[in-house]
Amino acid sequence: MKKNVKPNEPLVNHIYTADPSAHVFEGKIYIYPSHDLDHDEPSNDNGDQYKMEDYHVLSMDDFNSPCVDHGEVLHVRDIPWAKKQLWAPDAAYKNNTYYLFFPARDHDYIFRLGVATSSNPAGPFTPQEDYIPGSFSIDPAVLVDDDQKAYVYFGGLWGGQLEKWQTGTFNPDGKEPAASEPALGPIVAELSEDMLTFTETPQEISIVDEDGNPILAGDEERRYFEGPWVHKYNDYYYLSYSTGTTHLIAYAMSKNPKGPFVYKGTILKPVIGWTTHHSIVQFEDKWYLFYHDCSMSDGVNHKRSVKYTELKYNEDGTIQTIDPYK
Ligand code: FUB
Repeated sequence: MKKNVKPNEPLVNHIYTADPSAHVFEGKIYIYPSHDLDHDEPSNDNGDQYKMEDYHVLSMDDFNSPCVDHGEVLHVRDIPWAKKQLWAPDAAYKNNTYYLFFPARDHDYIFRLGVATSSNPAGPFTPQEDYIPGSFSIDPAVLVDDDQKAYVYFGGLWGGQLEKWQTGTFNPDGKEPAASEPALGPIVAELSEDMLTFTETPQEISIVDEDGNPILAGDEERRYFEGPWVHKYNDYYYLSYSTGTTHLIAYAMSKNPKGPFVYKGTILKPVIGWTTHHSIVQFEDKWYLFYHDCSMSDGVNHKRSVKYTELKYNEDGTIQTIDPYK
């Protein structure tokens, strides 16, 4: 008999899962995580330890229900353009179709973004033959706006290669900006009606402080690192993201889906493990944060587990900071 999932406990414990993208589809909560492999090889700053080969889809009927693993829904061997490392995915619904967006290294070991489709939110998903033309880096997150325009947000530093694309083409020697220069922002591109291509050249999002000054690369408590997520609340777009080296989930707000976004604060304090990655979703009248940590593996960075907790807004629309262990 499967147990109901409690807040701040692993959604499943028979596999390692990470990078949860949660959505409400067909009245249920669907979670699209990465599937961490259980291996004991060494780690490095390039993220080679994150060797994921497939995706599983998880779902819960509601927050008083067990979590169901729908099994493998896509494997790297079935993606013609992809070589390895199926990192953080996201899903979207439009045109009576479910779309799974995902990053992987192509046959030149460059991270690109791909799309796979299904008629069922639980998959299986059929990949497109090639990656999205003009796509690069990692961590796609898709917002289908109220007017049905869809945007994909993406980008991650270090192993995610974002700093290697500053000239618009791949430069293997590309470096992060100096500490006193503006930090690199996440990238946004509007998606075509069929969700399979970009309608425009991807553009960098600016994250600024309350005075309108860009957040600087040396400001590691506030600058963008990876894992973007955009949701809407009371007519504001909220861009939340990982600060990487300082292990926070931070957020910024804008009236425009492409920014500029004004930095507002911390949503989630550091979790056990190096990476932190999240999503935010409304279910009925409450809001939830999905996140991961490495508690189930006693802190092994590439053996993570997906969890959830409630997220609360203040009257002025700011978000209350969550300590995952209190
Ligand atoms: O899971 C691999 C990478 O780790 C993700 O793409 C990043 O966001 C970080 O969580």
